[in-house]
Amino acid sequence: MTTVLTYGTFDLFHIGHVRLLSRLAELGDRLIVGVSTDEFNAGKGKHAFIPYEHRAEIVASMRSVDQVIPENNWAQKRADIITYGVDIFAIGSDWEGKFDELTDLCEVRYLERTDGISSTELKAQLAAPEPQEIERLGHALDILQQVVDNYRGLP
Ligand code: C2G
Repeated sequence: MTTVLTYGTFDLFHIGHVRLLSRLAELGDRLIVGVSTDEFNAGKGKHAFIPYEHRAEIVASMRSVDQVIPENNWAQKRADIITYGVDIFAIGSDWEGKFDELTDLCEVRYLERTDGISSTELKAQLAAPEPQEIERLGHALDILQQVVDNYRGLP
């Protein structure tokens, strides 16, 4: 029985998360996922759109995932590896080299990320005004400019 462990926020769950979890599951027989709590994220200066309870339920609903645990702090990884008898700690390549200090306890692997998708990008897109909204603003500005020009007696 090979046990694999990973951690993440998994906010605005997307195809990058799905593919990473599927590939992690292929590395062993049991996949445990530590999902970052809202308090832990606040400490990281991060705010997830989706609350912890929902993110944990979404990750737990994945066929590739056997168990979800809360990630409350950076330091818990060593204790979790021992507690759950972890053989492989693995995470996306954006963390390349960051968890090598765990190699005395288990194998550490970094898996290629899925390009072109991230929760941060999704948040930016969601926050961006719709094109027609910008159009409306531009139109309003034109009218305002006309009013000002009229006041200034400009043609
Ligand atoms: N990921 C990916 N492809 C993407 C986006 C994310 O493979 N396009 C992977 C990340 O590399 C990570 C996992 O999906 O392994 C979860 O990503 P995040 O939710 O962004 O998690 P993160 O903030 O990196 O939290 O203690 C470690 C932290 O909890 C990691």
